[in-house]
Amino acid sequence: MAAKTLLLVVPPTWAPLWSGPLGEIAPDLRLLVHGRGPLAVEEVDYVLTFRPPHGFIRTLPNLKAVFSLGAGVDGILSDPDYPRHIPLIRFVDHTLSREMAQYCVLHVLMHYRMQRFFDRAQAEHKWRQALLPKRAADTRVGILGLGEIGALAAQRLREWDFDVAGWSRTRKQVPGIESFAGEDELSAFLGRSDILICLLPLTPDTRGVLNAKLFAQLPKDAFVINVARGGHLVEEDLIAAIDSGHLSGATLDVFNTEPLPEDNPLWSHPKITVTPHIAAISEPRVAAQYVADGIARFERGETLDNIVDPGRGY
Ligand code: NDP
Ligand code: OXD
Repeated sequence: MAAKTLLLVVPPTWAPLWSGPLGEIAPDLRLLVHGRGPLAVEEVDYVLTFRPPHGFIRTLPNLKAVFSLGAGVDGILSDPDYPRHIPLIRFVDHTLSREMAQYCVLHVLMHYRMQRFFDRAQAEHKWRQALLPKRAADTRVGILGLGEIGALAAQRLREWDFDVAGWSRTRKQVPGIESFAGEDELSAFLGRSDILICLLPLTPDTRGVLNAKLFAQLPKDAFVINVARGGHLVEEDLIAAIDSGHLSGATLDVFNTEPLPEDNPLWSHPKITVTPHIAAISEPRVAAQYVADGIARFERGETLDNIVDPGRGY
């Protein structure tokens, strides 16, 4: 059987991170890198990418499947010309999910344990003892998106005694976690979320979901963590809700424009913590093995896991 061709469509600086492990793990694959020399488009069987240039994927006439480098596929499906009949496989990995859950626990605890307050006290050399305002069991965490990552984050937070609920399109059975489903139950879910974590995929339905109307339904002093996509958040609405005193603050890992421009006010807001889209990063060796296994299964005519439904967008 002729070698199959996998085209890597990533920014030039990312290419070596992926081509190295792929070359070792799948030596039988013919590996090409987009933008490196001329490309015979008819030779491409598979693509591995995260945010391909719009219009490019449709130029590959013999493409069999596209693998996403990340769990989120919004950067691929946002291309209006993406050929929706080509299977798109997203990256689902337990280590990635665990690291995401870890980030959620870290930032919930940072807020709950008032760590920023103690940081400021240290900067001023002040011994400011303060009691926690309430017990973890009385602190209600709400997770928007109770999927692979949301469900794990919910369980991890439950282990730290928080009172955790999740919201999704369909109802879920996650031990110890209250499940709210659909638009009709969103308000009730928000009304019991002292700490709100966004772990939704970015789709036309969820774009801009973190907006003034949603913030108004959270309890006073609620805290918001967005670890999904920048497109979920209306940044001006968040700043306004914090500055008005309704929300107590936020942690943001993802932004509408990445890298976050140096003059963006989120950087210097005293009640906002910014991290540079690092909650979890797909591990190249694990992802290379995932893609190599996926291609082998596809070639054997087997069905693949984690195929995205292009209609839903996740
Ligand atoms: P999943 O597809 O497993 O879960 C998505 C969840 O969102 C499901 O529970 C789904 O509900 C729910 N959902 C989707 N659309 C709606 C809607 N319109 N209304 C209500 N609920 C909805 O995704 P993952 O958990 O694997 O990943 C979530 C996101 O995390 C990714 O899309 C990505 O953007 C982000 N991410 C960020 C990273 C970072 O470093 N910051 C790293 C990895 C991922 P249902 O199951 O009922 O359909
Ligand atoms: C992902 C990401 O979607 O890294 O996996 O954001």
